[in-house]
Amino acid sequence: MAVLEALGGGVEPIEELAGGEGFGAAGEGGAGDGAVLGGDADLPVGAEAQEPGFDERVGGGVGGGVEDGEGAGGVMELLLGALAAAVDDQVQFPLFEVVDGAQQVEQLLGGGIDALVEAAGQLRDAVEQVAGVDEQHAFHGEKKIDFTGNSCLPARTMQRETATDPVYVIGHRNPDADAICAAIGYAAYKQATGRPGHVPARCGNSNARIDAILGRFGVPLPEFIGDVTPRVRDIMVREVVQVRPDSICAEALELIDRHDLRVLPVVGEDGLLHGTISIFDLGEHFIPKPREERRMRQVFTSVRAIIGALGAEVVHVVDPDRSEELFVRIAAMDIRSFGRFYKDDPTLARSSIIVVGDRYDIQQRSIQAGVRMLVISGGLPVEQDVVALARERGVSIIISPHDSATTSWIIRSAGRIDRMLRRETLNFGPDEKLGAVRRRLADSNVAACMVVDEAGKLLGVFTRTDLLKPPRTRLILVDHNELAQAVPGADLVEILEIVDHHRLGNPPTRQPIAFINLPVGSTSTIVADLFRKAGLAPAPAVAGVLMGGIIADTLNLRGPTAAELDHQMLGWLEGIAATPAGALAEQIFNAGSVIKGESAESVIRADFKTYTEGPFRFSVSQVEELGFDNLWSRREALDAALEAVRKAEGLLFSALMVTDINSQNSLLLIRGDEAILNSISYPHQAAQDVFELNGIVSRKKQLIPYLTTLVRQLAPDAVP
Ligand SMILES: [Mn+2]
Repeated sequence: MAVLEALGGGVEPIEELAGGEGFGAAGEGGAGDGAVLGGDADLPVGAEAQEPGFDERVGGGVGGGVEDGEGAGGVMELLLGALAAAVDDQVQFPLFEVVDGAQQVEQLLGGGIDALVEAAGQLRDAVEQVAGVDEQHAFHGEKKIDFTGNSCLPARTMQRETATDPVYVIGHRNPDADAICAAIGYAAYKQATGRPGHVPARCGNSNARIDAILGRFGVPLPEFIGDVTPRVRDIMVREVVQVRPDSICAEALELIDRHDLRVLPVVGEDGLLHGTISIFDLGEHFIPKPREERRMRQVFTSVRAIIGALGAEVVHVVDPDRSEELFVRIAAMDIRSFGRFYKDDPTLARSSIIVVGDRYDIQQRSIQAGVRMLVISGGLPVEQDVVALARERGVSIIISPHDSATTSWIIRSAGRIDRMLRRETLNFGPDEKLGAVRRRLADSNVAACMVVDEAGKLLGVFTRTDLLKPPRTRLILVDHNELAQAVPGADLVEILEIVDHHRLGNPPTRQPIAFINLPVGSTSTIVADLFRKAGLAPAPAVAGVLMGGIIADTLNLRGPTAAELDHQMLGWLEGIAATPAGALAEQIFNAGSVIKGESAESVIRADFKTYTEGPFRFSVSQVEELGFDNLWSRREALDAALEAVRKAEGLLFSALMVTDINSQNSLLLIRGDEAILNSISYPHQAAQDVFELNGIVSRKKQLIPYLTTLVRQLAPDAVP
């Protein structure tokens, strides 16, 4: 009776049919054979699939899929995402900020976020068991690619448990020697104290001083990281289960079933994304729609695909690889009824597939009518004269091992998916920032997002759930604590620790973090002190690198920021590295000599500042050197460059202040207005034509006020 109800308005044809062969007659083994051939009264083919295996697979899959998509599944995904956030104590963002549609979840649970989190907690226990099972699958190459719905969580659980993403120890942008050396030293300290997986990194280019230090101790330059903003490529799944546009439904269903997915990308041989096919799209194809009978019989495929799907025996085939629109019909009625079918629509025959048992009259009549293919069901034999007639008329004949109803189901599952795939997909580039992705996804309910390159090739996929994972990048900041100085995107990832010696300019953090900040001359000093306090000695190369950081930042302890601890640490490291600080300092600062390494104009332009005093403009450049040897050897070229700059810029005069880090004295080269040059009261080395600025190291505080006074005296009326 339930069958009758399902068949609904088909009362009339059922009666007609009952007069013929009889509804549900055992002849070909199933209610499905009750379908009437011909006219509007046809039953949808496959309404009553018989074989339990196929029935369960398709029917069950479709049913579950529909439910998933429209209710429980979406919420489940949110719940699982919430779970990931709630159970992970390293979560970076407030739950409600990220869970799209949290209100929907609340309504469903009848509670607030607390209820959600509690539910998520309960879910976790269940999931952990599943995860155990899935891990086994993973080792056998199954469940490897889980990117939608429920199947996503076990995979993520695994990922977090076996996380191998390193923690980057990174200095400030445009790193100086201390930023690089402290990063190397602190990563080594973590390793030495039993916490591997810390990788030194840099956010900018090296320079001559850094190269000199690392070269001397044979330590490689840290990895360059220019931006840590979380992007699509950080969360996407790269190995994607996919189907070809010319794949058939059966293949797609098989993959969906085996991998427990909801959506499959449809990708051409060239890697281009054509669209997606989901369990819902396939459901559309298979769920009976009595009002659209024609559609329910329709299948776009090739004879060869049908043979493959059925596992059919080939008797005679014509043009098996042609893809065409076909209509499946089960011929179960009396020969007189069958005849009417041609009269009504003779052109239909050419696109008809007739499924029939060992009914000689129907077989013959079908071939005479010129149907596309005759499918003999139930593995039954076929008469030789029927085969001969089929050859003569160019009609294909195959023998299906299944009963008629199952055969018609399977034929429909041989339909090519390019006729039912969804072409409008939500695509993202691999470099899109996750913040923008979240905004784009806010108005969408797609099950999976596609990641494509500029040519439209599929690179990966991700789901909403993937967006809820905590950011994978984790940082330890050294030699800075202000985000403005940090690698771009640092505010969007997890900062685990800060080791620094600068003023505090960091924003509040969401969790307590290790923060070491001391008013000493270099961060390398703090790192060395950590080693010493832990009762550990760094490796000689690391000790040498830390010495380099201290020397560079404190001008070999002569700078005004050098503290007692810097002295202690440099001395301690000297012994470990077996390297005298003086010799290392000489190498570092000589390597850092702008005068030695750059063109004369570059020396002037390296740290070039112009000043305006009334109608006059002048310039003062400054370079730091270790001794004045390099200056003496290039003085004439520098003079010429100063003069060229003065003319090009239309300046009253142009000066270069060369400061010796060792002696804390400077020399001044100056070209321009004679009156100014003559009024300078500092000692003039006539032979070299330079002025000696003994005890002067600060351009801003010492030299500029003096020069400004001279300019005012030159033209008191012109300067206010
Ligand atoms: Mn520093």
